[in-house]
Amino acid sequence: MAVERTYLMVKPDGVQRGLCGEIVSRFEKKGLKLVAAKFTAISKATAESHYGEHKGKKFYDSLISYMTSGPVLAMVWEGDGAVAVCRGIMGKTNPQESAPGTIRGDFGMVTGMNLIHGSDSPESAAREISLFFRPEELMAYGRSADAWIYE
Ligand code: DAT
Ligand code: MG
Repeated sequence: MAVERTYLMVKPDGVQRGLCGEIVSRFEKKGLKLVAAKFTAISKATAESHYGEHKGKKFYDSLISYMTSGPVLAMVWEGDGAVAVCRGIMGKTNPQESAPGTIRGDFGMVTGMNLIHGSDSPESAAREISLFFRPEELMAYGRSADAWIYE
């Protein structure tokens, strides 16, 4: 098993549309384990750091204003291959290209309002988790259901 952690965030449109519960439940039902969660508003500086790789692109300014337009639900999830598993549950960046059954495929219409962020690699996950959470906010706990999720 390759146990990984990934950073997921319900974006402001997901919060405004009342989809936090729906989105969280998809990761829970899959068998992923919640390690940390925080309902918070992110500063411009944090948004710029989080999306630093996109600085200079034509959508960057609107991305930063979107991400700071309202509260987000910041989370850390853990599981075998969690980074790729969660990206699959989210769907593609453009909701119109995302398969039905994915979060973006089921609930989104445009790339600029695509409901959820998820880390794209274990390295990005480590960077993003440390941007949004202090180490002591990550919960270490046993979960009895794991015996019925993993062989
Ligand atoms: P993802 O969120 O799937 O990892 P990304 O890292 O390429 O996608 O881009 C980060 C976010 O930036 C994306 O969720 C929405 C926004 N974005 C990306 N490409 C865009 C585009 N062409 N037009 C508008 N927004 C875009
Ligand atoms: Mg990305």
